[in-house]
Amino acid sequence: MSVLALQFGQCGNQLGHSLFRLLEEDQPGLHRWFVPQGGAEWRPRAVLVDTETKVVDAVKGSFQGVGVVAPPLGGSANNWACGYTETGPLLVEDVLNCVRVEAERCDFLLSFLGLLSLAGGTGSGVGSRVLEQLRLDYPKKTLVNCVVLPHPTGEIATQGFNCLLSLARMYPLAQATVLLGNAPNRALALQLAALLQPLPAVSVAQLCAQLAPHPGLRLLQVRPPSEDAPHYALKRLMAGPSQKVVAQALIQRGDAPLPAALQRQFVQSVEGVDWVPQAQIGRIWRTDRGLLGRPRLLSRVSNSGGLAPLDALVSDAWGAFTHGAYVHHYSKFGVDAQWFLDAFQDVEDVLGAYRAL
Ligand SMILES: Nc1nc2c(ncn2[C@@H]2O[C@H](COP(=O)(O)OP(=O)(O)OP(=O)(O)O)[C@@H](O)[C@H]2O)c(=O)[nH]1
Ligand SMILES: [Mg+2]
Repeated sequence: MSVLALQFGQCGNQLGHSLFRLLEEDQPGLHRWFVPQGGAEWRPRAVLVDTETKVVDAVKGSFQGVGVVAPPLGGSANNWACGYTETGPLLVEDVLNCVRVEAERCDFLLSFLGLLSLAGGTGSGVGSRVLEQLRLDYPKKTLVNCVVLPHPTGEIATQGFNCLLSLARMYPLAQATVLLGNAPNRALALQLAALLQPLPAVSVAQLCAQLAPHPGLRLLQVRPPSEDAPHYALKRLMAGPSQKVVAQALIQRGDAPLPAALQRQFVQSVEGVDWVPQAQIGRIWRTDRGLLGRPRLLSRVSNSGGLAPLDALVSDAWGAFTHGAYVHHYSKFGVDAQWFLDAFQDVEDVLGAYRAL
């Protein structure tokens, strides 16, 4: 039950670096993420992709023996169109060759994990291009795409466009898209480990099938996990405005099971959509194993409304588009107004489906 991570751009590679460091500490999950090298040696099962060398050079000490595709092209200029139409096509074949080598090494390659930021040019544009080809080459494999959103204040003038164009392309390719707010990598890596480390009877494919049962509603949000005593942990994880939920799971790791009364409280507190049976809306998954030396950890993942950061990004992008700002940077790579209009339509369809829950 192996997972292959595809790390794109600065953010994807730095987040992947943090994630694999955590996973290495958590020995029992090694087979899912690492390739045995003989003796006590393991190496991450990953492919590192970038359009410049700086970031992969900085992390590659932890990725000895891993496929790296990072020619010195000088980056993708914070521009989805550059990544998708110019640098991406130069890289895609080499990346897919690395994927094939990894797939042949696995007894059973079950799933892919994408790691990238939606805001830059490489993660968003090269990521879109490569994941499209990956979907064609591996039509039946599960892809969980973990995407980091930019800070709302806006570090990159074109981040709204890059988010829009890349979401429109990548959303249909993945069984689940995990939206990550921009936070320190170690915190994000812990959220991902709490979600994706092995759970009895819940493979990565089952996790997606149970949490994202409808193709039009495949966005997942993860709360930072809590080590507190169950009552406080649950309170913290359930805090915030209540949202209509398509599916949601509480993941308990460790030796202290959540008392039955709290389990009931969780299941009953979920306001589910009426077309999914109540019993399938609030799930509780449990393993006796703690995580990363923590004796207990409770986390929550939900597929629900409450997508304000994405709404804001798309609305910023619409504002910039209607003023014609920066559009010429995209049209010079062949991405004209019609691409934008199609992307607005596709992303609005998804956001509209969540608003209508
Ligand atoms: N959480 C987190 N965010 C990061 C990291 N590095 C970059 N970012 C965010 O990612 C966005 C920029 O994307 P990058 O990953 O730097 O861009 P890229 O994919 O390398 O694309 P180009 O550099 O344009 O070729 C911004 O929102 C940054 O805040 C990181 O290590 N962790
Ligand atoms: Mg970069």
